[in-house]
Amino acid sequence: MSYDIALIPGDGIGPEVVDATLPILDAAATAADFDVETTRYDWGTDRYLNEGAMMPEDGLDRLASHDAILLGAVGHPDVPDHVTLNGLLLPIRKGFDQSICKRPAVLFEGVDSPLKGYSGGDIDVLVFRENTEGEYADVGGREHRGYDNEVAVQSAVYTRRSTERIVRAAFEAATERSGHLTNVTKSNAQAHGMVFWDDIVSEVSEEYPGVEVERLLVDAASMDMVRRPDEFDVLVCSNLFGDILTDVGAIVTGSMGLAPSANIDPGRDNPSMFEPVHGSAFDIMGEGVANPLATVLSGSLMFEHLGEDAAATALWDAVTDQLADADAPRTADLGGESGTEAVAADLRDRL
Ligand code: GGG
Repeated sequence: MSYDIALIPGDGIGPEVVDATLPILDAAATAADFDVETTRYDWGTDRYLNEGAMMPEDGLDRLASHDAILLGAVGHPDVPDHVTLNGLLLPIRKGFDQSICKRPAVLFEGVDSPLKGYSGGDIDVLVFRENTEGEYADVGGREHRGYDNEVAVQSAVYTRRSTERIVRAAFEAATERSGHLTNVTKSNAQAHGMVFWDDIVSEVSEEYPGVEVERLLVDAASMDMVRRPDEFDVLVCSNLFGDILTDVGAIVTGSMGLAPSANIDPGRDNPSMFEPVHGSAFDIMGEGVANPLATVLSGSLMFEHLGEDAAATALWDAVTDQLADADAPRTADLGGESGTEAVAADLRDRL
C-alpha cells in the first residue's frame, strides 16, 4: 500500500518542521508495512512576493488527486496576514469542503503547564471547530475608504449542512469518549447565527441521548479553559471561537509546539489536510530550534484518517514516550536546549 501525500511546507519555520517530520513518518510507515510518497508544493509567501499569488490558479486541481495534504505554516512579516491566510490556507479548507477541524489539546506526561496544580495527564480536550464558514466566510465589504462615513461589514455564515456536520462529528467523539460535550457559542449577543447553531445542537442531541451537553458562552469558555481545563472533554464551536480556544488549549497544555490539527472533509470526496496549529514563527526561522512535535502529531492524525491506525498510534506513542523521558532532547519552548534535528532524530530512534 502506498499513499500519495501533498506537502505544502509554506512559510517561516513551516519547511523546517515538515522536513524534520518526513523521515519520522517514513519510519512509522515502514514499520507498519506501507509507503509514503510525497509531492512538494513550494507555495506560500515567497511565491506571492515573486508571482503575486500564494498558490497557482489551478492549485486545488493539482492537490485533488492526493490522498492527504501535510502543511507547515503560513504567514510572513512583510505581507498582511489576511492576504496569506486567504491566499492559501482558507481556500484549501473551503475548496475541499474540510468542514471538520479536529484539534486535540493534551497535557502530556513530562510537560509543564503554566497553570498551577496541573501535571501530565490532567488535561485531554478535543476541540471540534467548524472550518469552512462562520466568521471566516469572507462575506462583506468596505466602502467610502478614508471618509467619515467609511464602513466595513464582515458577515458570519452558518449553513445547516456544515453546522450539522461539525455538531454530529463532535457528538460522535463525545460518545466514544466521556459522553460529555461542551457547546460554545455567543448566542446571548448573536441572536441569528448562534441561536441557529444552538438549535442544531439541540436537534442533533436527540440522536445521542447518552451525551450530556453543557452550554457555555465563549467568554466563559475561554475563562474556564484556564480555570478548569481538566473538566472539559469534547468542545464544539464556530470557526473563530475554535481558532481562539485552541490557542488557549495549546498554551495551557505546555506549548504551541505540541498542538496538532486535522482539517477533514467528512464526505471524503477531497483530500483532508493536516497541519500544526502554530504559525510561521519568523522570529526563530532558520535557527534550527523549532519544535517539530506538533507536525509529527499532525502526521499521526493523518495516518489515523487514512486508516493506518498502527502507524498513527506508533507516532503518538513515540512523542508521548519522548516527552515523558526527562533525558530526551527537547526544544526551548518546552524548557530544553535541543534543536529540531535532535528531537527528530530521537523520535526516529524510538520508532
Ligand atoms: N500551521 C498553519 C498556520 O500557519 N496557521 C496560522 C494561522 O493563522 N491559522 C489560522 C487558522 O488556523 O485559521
